[in-house]
Amino acid sequence: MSRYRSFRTLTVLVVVLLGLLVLPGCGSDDSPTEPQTGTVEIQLQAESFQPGDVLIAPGTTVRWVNAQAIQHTITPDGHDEWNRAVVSEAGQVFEHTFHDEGTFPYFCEPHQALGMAGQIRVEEP
Ligand SMILES: [Cu+2]
Repeated sequence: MSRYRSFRTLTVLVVVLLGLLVLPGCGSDDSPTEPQTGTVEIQLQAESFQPGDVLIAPGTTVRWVNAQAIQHTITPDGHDEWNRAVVSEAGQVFEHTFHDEGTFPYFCEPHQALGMAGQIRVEEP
């Protein structure tokens, strides 16, 4: 009985320790701390950009990919880093390479009221 109990205690300890290791990693998926490089893909889902918050280094290309045959726009919000783009076919792509540092918010016109918006943050690593 006592062996069984200590095994259970050990199991609980292991689970708790694993949880502590995994938890800090969860947040980093949403807002990475190191700028991404190369080409970064954002999926245009039914009513959202996935991921919505992207951190990249200068020289990185962002590729927006329309996941379904739904019309969306990729409209700069208060800046002219790129020209407003419209995608309507499934798999349709819009790309832009960022050279200047800054924060570039954007939204989708048809789905703005549903919160379809995102931002590209460009920072030197
Ligand atoms: Cu949209």
